[in-house]
Amino acid sequence: MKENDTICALATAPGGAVAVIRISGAEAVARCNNLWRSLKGQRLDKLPPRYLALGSFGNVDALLDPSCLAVVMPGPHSYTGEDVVEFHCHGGALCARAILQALMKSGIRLAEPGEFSKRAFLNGKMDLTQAEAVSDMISAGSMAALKLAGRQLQGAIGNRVAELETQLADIRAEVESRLDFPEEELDWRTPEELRDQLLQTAEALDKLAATRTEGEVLRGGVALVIAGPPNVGKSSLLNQMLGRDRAIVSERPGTTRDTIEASAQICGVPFRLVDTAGIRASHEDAIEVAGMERSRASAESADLVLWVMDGTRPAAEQQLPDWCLASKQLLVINKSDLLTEEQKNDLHNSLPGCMLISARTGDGLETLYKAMAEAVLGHAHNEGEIAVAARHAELLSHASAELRNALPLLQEELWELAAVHIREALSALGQITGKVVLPDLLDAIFSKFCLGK
Ligand SMILES: Nc1nc2c(ncn2[C@@H]2O[C@H](COP(=O)(O)OP(=O)(O)O)[C@@H](O)[C@H]2O)c(=O)[nH]1
Ligand SMILES: [Mg+2]
Repeated sequence: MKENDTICALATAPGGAVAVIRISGAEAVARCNNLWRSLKGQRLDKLPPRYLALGSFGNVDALLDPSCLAVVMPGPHSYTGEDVVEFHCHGGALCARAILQALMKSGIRLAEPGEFSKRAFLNGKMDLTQAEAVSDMISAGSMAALKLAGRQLQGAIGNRVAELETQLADIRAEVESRLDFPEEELDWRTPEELRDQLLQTAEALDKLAATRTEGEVLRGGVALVIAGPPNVGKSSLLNQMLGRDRAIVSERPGTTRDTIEASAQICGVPFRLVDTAGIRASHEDAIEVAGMERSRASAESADLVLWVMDGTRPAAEQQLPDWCLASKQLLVINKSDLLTEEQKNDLHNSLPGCMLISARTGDGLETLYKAMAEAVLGHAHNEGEIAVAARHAELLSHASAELRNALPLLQEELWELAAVHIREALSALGQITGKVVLPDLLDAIFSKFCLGK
């Protein structure tokens, strides 16, 4: 892909009421100039910058849209940093497509996915973490994920990494100056002081890398499987979580035969909920057996399993199967509305850590929801925090490992060797923000974007 030709793309989803077509590049205005004119007869090059004007797209032979808004945003004060033109035309299937074709005919190339954002990054309008946040904003599946992406878009991760980079660059400068001026007694820190500071930086990097779990949970959602014996209220619990009757509930055991999937946000965490067929030992029905096999496969690949039991039935016959022990689970006892206080106490004593709920009355659900969010996030969820993505976490851990390699070398005053590791750590941090760009990295990131972004 050429980096500086003029590109165009439909920026809105096809079929809406209004379509936005975006053009970026040095020739954006020149190549569109004859295609649009305002109601007053002005061409694009005569429009004041950032002024939305009504006009028409096309000419007498082919008037593609008689009421099409246009705006010119000259670089560098535009999304891409280049000259940008936008047309807001009628939506639907054909109008925007015809306009795009006219633009291509006048020599504008159709953009590749993420190409606008890639140009914004290359032109210094945003760092790489911010560009990634643009994509996260669009794919956010929950309010928490949206807020996370918003903070990242404002530079939360980039700024934190830049702070650590500055700390590290300062240490590197001192280590390198000992190489350059070994004889001079400058105002240097002792090797121990340098070592402590490097260790502190490594610890800060690890701490930031550890927010990856939260980042992955919020960006990707958590697979939660509701499993247990038949008729304990699994489908009722799913319906409670969704606030609607998604799964069929019946007093007949074996009603749910296949897995049922739905999404819900619980305590700000996006969950992909899976209701499963009940698991019991004795069964003849082939469909039920197949359903149980699916339940097991789902539970095995889940991030979290809720093993549901019926509080009115003996616990011994509703035990968690061995294969379920390997996954992360919460023990849930349902139908608390049918239990006396004494029975509830007995259950708490015999099954410590179990959660008593009633899928019928909603009793205990708030506590269960908090426990679910905590089980996947590892700690109480704090929306003020930043949470890195897997790509960032890997580079942060790599940087931290390099610094830890440098620690003994500093102690032994092997400055040259220590400097190699510190430089490598700095390079890893630079790859997070995009200061350092390795081949293929940009394509790997931006090709996942949607068209027009
Ligand atoms: N009293 C009471 N009955 C419940 C509760 N949850 C489910 N049930 C009933 O238990 C039966 C089985 O429920 P269902 O959700 O289909 O169980 P599943 O087979 O585990 O999916 C139905 O008759 C439900 O109305 C509860 O919390 N309290
Ligand atoms: Mg069911």
